[in-house]
Amino acid sequence: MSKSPIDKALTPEKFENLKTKTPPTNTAGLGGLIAATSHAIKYIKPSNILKISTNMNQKGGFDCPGCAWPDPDDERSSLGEYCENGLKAMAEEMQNKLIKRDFFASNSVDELAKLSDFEIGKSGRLTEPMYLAKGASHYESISWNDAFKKVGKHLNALDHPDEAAFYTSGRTTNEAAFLYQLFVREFGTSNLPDCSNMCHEASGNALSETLGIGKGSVTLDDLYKAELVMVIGQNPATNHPRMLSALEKTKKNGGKIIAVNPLPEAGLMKFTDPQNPIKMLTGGTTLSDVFVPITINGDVAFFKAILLKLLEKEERLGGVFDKTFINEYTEGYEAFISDLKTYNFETCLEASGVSKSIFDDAFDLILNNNKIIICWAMGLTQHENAVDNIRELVNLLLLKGSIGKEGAGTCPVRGHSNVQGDRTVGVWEAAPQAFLDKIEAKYGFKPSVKHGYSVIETIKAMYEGKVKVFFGLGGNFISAVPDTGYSAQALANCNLTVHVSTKLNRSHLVTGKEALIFPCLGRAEKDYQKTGVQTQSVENSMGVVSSTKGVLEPCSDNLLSEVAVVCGIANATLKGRSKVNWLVYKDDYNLVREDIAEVVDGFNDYNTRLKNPSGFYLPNGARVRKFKTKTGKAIFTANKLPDWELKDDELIMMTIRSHDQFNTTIYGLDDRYRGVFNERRIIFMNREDMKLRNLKEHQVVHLKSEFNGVVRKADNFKVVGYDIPKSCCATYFPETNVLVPLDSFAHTAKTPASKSVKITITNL
Ligand SMILES: Nc1nc2c(c(=O)[nH]1)N[C@H]1C(S)=C(S)[C@@H](COP(=O)(O)OP(=O)(O)OC[C@H]3O[C@@H](n4cnc5c(=O)[nH]c(N)nc54)[C@H](O)[C@@H]3O)O[C@H]1N2
Ligand SMILES: Nc1nc2c(c(=O)[nH]1)N[C@H]1C(S)=C(S)[C@@H](COP(=O)(O)OP(=O)(O)OC[C@H]3O[C@@H](n4cnc5c(=O)[nH]c(N)nc54)[C@H](O)[C@@H]3O)O[C@H]1N2
Ligand code: SF4
Ligand SMILES: [Mo]
Repeated sequence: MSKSPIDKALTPEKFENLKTKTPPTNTAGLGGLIAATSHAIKYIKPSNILKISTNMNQKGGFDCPGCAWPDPDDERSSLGEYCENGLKAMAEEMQNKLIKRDFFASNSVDELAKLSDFEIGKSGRLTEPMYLAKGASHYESISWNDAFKKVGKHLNALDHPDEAAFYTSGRTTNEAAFLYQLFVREFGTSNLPDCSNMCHEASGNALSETLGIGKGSVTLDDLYKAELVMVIGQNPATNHPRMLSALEKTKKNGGKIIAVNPLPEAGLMKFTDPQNPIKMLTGGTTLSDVFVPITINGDVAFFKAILLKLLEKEERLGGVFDKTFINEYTEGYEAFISDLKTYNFETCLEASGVSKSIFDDAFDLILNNNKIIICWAMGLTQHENAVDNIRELVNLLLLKGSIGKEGAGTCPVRGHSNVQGDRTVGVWEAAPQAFLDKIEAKYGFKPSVKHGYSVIETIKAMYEGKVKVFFGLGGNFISAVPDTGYSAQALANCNLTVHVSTKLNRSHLVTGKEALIFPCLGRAEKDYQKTGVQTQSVENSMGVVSSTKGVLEPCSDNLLSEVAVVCGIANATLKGRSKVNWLVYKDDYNLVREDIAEVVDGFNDYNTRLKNPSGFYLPNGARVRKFKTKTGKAIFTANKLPDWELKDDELIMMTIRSHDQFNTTIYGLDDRYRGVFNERRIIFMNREDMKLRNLKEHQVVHLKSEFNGVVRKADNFKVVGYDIPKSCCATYFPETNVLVPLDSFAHTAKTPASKSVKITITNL
């Protein structure tokens, strides 16, 4: 009998060989350089390493496919304008090993599912389209043409276009993403779930509502000029390493830094720039002036405590709030203040888990500085009250007039390299009407105005049989989403699942009744089309659009670009009924950009402006105090103190990334900056919590979450005592996604609450 969907979806429960050390306090420096280079040498052809080093993130080169941190506008180091994890991303994408059809002939889907995520990833690059027939145990090769026809046949057989869902992961370029959403809308649905739904959706919601733009307001230059930068719920040393070089510049210019995090993440403490040999000798820069060891999901409480103290000072002494800014640019101030006064400082401080003396240190810096930037990532967005977290930080910035001026503003640090761009060009299940109107005006078909399914809604719809075809443009859906058991069954209920991927992943193994794998070019590879090697474009976390052009030969002759895949499917599905000429775009991507320029705001003269080696900034109202909210003003909001509590034996668990992974892609088994080596099935616990439960270092435990009466389990994790607040614990994603309930998500944003999972622990 073949394995069940859940068995194939779960990561195997075998242990490696855990070693732990005291975590370092310094990051990067020589260690980072050695780690990156030795990793690259292991997996990439030596001749490619030099090309990668001299072209990645260089003007006219290709954009690092890692995170969305921006490149400097002007001076770039010709030595290597990238970090350890950028090079690891390359080593993964451009690995030597190739997966050919004999690999699939000799390994059944069930056998492949027994591999760990690390082993699956290291199987190699996909090289030709593969098809899993109904009831078959093995994938077999298929021609592109036949594969496109199969997708078209399935889509056209649906009773309604809403029975299909089209997922996007944020590596897709602007050109491919624009065409993809265009095809989906012409096909007739708005079902465009994307990785944003699990990532910064809460930031987008809160910022659109309060500041009129769902993106951050600052530029790199602002970071250099800030008096105070708060880094909240973010681990930059691992996930946005070059942000540390920017923070180092903030410090050099006299700015201060506050880090708010349950973990004393290494990079937040001390950093040595690997590009600076003098620093390597002298030991680097201490980054955080104040480290606030907050309890998981204690952020609203912490902000409220700060706001209450600021209010007290303002009322007593005056001059604390920027009254000119508040009067001219905001609304809702009085209602906000009267709501704030209903809270008690001591209760808030206690709920945040922060000591009075650390609070005072942080408070003094906030009180005494007026150019404040707040940076944040998943530590704020993956909670039920995530939107409140972000609205509360906006309240703080508004009170201080710290928005829309030099050295101040919002900085949601985005994840995937083009996740922000994908949304800008229309990958959105809830696109604004004005955008849909422009599509209609340009192409002459009426897009569906009904909002489509987000990620969580897609999973439910597949489970209930309402969505029958799942299409993924990049990503690894089953490993990224919450509630692995339920979600695996949801995918298995589909008639067809299709994935456009560079590499094999678990989503290729947890399939619908039929499945297709479409292998595509990676970012670093040359995209040969009729008019020559194509240039594409991406938008970084600070709203800069720049070009990206591959420099390496493709690893196989049978790969297509994502643009070509989308055009192929659109052509096979919409045939004669399309108003769009799907045959021309793939020959010349300039044509795609001409269309984007007409349909998407801010892209006028796209082709010309893309020639600027540093790219161009998209318009950003919040940056210039033009708040495009309903009333044209920035809006204060009243947010509730979240009222969650733990039962006696419960802990609150955050699911985080190790230093050796990019989301579901596991580069290796170490988490060097947290002193963990050779194991991922671990749980970081407070040592007093361990004592209470009679648990010893490296003891094996089992985890259980109970939500709305449903019990979810994940067995076999080793305990690692760590400097983490009491009642808090941490595990790696995706191993513990099985414990994240599908119904626990951010209100309005629907981001899975994967940073606040209540669990209990047993050692039986
Ligand atoms: N190398 C590498 N780079 C990446 C990625 C990767 O996997 N690997 N992923 C990319 C993507 S898609 C994203 S979204 C980003 C993610 O970047 P991060 O958000 O930095 O990633 P996480 O590992 O989820 O880390 C969350 C951080 O928030 C803290 N935290 C958790 N809960 C709370 C809380 O309640 N309050 C506060 N204040 N802090 C909390 C955790 O201790 C941790 O330091 O990185 C991107 N870059
Ligand atoms: N528990 C828990 N769950 C989480 C999170 C968490 O913190 N905790 N974080 C969430 C977040 S922030 C995010 S963004 C999601 C990530 O969710 P996804 O974006 O779906 O996942 P990734 O692991 O980034 O996808 C990796 C796969 O993308 C494919 N790929 C890589 N490069 C390319 C390319 O250039 N083109 C194409 N077509 N495919 C490519 C490869 O086949 C690879 O296996 O996960 C979410 N899930
Ligand atoms: S900081 Fe992010 S984008 Fe920059 S090189 Fe590192 S992984 Fe790539
Ligand atoms: Mo993300």
